[in-house]
Amino acid sequence: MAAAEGPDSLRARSEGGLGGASRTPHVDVDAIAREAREAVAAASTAAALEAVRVKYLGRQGALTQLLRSLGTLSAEERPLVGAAANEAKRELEALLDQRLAVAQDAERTRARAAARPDLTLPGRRPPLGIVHPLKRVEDEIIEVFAGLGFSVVEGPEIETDYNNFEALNFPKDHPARDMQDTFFVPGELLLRTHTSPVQIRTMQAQRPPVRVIVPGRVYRRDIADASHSPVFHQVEGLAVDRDISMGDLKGTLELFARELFGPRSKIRFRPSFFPFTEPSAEVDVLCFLCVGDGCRLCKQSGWLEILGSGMVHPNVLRNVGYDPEEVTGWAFGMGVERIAMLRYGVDDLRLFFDNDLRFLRQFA
Ligand code: 2NM
Repeated sequence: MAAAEGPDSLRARSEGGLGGASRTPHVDVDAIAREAREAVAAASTAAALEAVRVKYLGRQGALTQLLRSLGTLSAEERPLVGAAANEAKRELEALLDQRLAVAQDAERTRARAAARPDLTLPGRRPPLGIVHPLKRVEDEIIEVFAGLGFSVVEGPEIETDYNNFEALNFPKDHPARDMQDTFFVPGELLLRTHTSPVQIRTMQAQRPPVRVIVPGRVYRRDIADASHSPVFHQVEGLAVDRDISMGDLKGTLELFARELFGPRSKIRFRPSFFPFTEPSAEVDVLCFLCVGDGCRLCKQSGWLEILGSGMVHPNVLRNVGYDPEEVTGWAFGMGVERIAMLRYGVDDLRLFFDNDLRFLRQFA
């Protein structure tokens, strides 16, 4: 009978179902084996192959069920169908093992390729910051004086009235000492209104000669506008020694102007007044844009005001324990924002504090 249905020995009939003795549905081992082979061929992933294994060899699988139901077959059929089913099972197991190994190998290769960096990709550029224009100008100022042998000194931003005003020869009723102009801090302290208290501290701490350059943040009770800010930056300088003269001051500031504003720079001194210097002078630099002709930057004057200066007042020298009969000194102070505005043609100081990248990137 089996021979009558085909030459293939895998072909056999068996009774399906559990104990369905009277009905005899045909179970074609060869057809199951062929279907299983095709399913294996169509499965390309380990997961798909496992699904095929479950479908045919799992507890509810077609071949498993068939082998389990051999007992319902006749004595003649049983060895034929049993042998064919076992052969099909072994064949399918071998086929699955082989294909699973291939699929797993391919999956491992794919995973390795995905994990391997692509060395042909262009590098990622980290966003690069720049030195803030105020710091850049401060650095340039300091560099000039460092080159002349000045030491860079810093000090506290919270100060005493003595260091900020009294030692600097400010009269008791000076308007700068007013609540209107100075930020006071509980405990008879204040936010320094200039960096000069650092010079006082320096002179108190050491004997002449003194040559210091003092950068720092200072505070004044101003409403912010294009040219004012309650917080701004200064660089001040101080030289004290025997026989220090106004001529030394002029020569030093002339060199400074050439370094900062170009070799053709000229400076001029205009008489002024500060409590801590006598005589005092405002210093202008010849406008580097129009070279004196008058332009928008210098407001048609041909000159740019860059700093205040003077010979240190004898009272200041006495206040720090120096003898004004023995030593003299000069000092100067400038606003970093003001110098930066002139240098870079910035017309509003607030741009330096807004941190708008469209502004800052122009200094890259
Ligand atoms: C300025 C202008 C003129 C100055 C004076 C002193 C000190 F401590 F020696 F007395 N330090 N800085 C000074 C002099 C500051 O700023 C416009």
